Amino acid sequence: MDSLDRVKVLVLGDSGVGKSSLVHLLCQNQVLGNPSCTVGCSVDVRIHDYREGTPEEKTYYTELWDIGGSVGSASSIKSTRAVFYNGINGIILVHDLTNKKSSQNLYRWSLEALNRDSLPTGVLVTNGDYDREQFVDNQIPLLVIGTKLDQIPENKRIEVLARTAFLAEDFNAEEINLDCTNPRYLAAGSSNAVKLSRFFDKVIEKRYFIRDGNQIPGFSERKRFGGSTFKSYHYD
Ligand SMILES: Nc1nc2c(ncn2[C@@H]2O[C@H](COP(=O)(O)OP(=O)(O)OP(=O)(O)O)[C@@H](O)[C@H]2O)c(=O)[nH]1
Ligand SMILES: [Mg+2]
Repeated sequence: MDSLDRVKVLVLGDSGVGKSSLVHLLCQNQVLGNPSCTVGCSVDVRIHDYREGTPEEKTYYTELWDIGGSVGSASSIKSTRAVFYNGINGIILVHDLTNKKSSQNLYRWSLEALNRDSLPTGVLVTNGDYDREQFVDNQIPLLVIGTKLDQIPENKRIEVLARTAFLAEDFNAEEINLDCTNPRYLAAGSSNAVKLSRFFDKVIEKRYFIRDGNQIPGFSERKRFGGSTFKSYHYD
């Protein structure tokens, strides 16, 4: 394995929303054949070409940490999950567009992961109440992904997508809505692929090019080009 720089991105959301299906699509560019409930955590790697097409282009491993979403707030289960929350560089929040509760629970998931990272004591949020202020100082890039778009009837889509747009706004994040059983939604050059590429670029920038809110000397903003490759790598 070449020694490439890497970033750690958590994939969080309720059980059954499609996290493993999404990760498989992102890392293998294939539909996951037989999804089963993830126990603990599963890690897959997507190879991302940072600033593809520019002189700064460089390849990074983006590790996607797919956290099993099974029942959630018992403190023992939370503290088990907490071991995965160290050293996070980005978070993908996944909800099922056909399930409102899964959207609401994203506040809880994000607070759980973010507070664990910032509090060395390991104290986790328990009430799940949303407070916009809690995200104001957040330095970790977030991306909101809505799954099962295929299951929303055409005549309901505007209403459902208006609701999820607010969600992304609350998190100050980009959003992508898709069907994880159809690779076309992430086709190279599509707006979803560009958003995804921008998200991973941001994660890499925060990890490798920006310290304490300042750009590292010599790093300059340039025009971005979207797109990332779908090569994948597996640990033994
Ligand atoms: N129709 C449709 N089905 C989907 C989509 N995404 C996931 N599914 C299905 O939803 C079920 C659950 O998907 P998983 O990927 O296992 O969900 P998960 O979030 O990983 O669940 P846990 O591992 O229990 O946390 C599977 O049957 C998937 O095939 C989608 O976009 N559209
Ligand atoms: Mg899973």
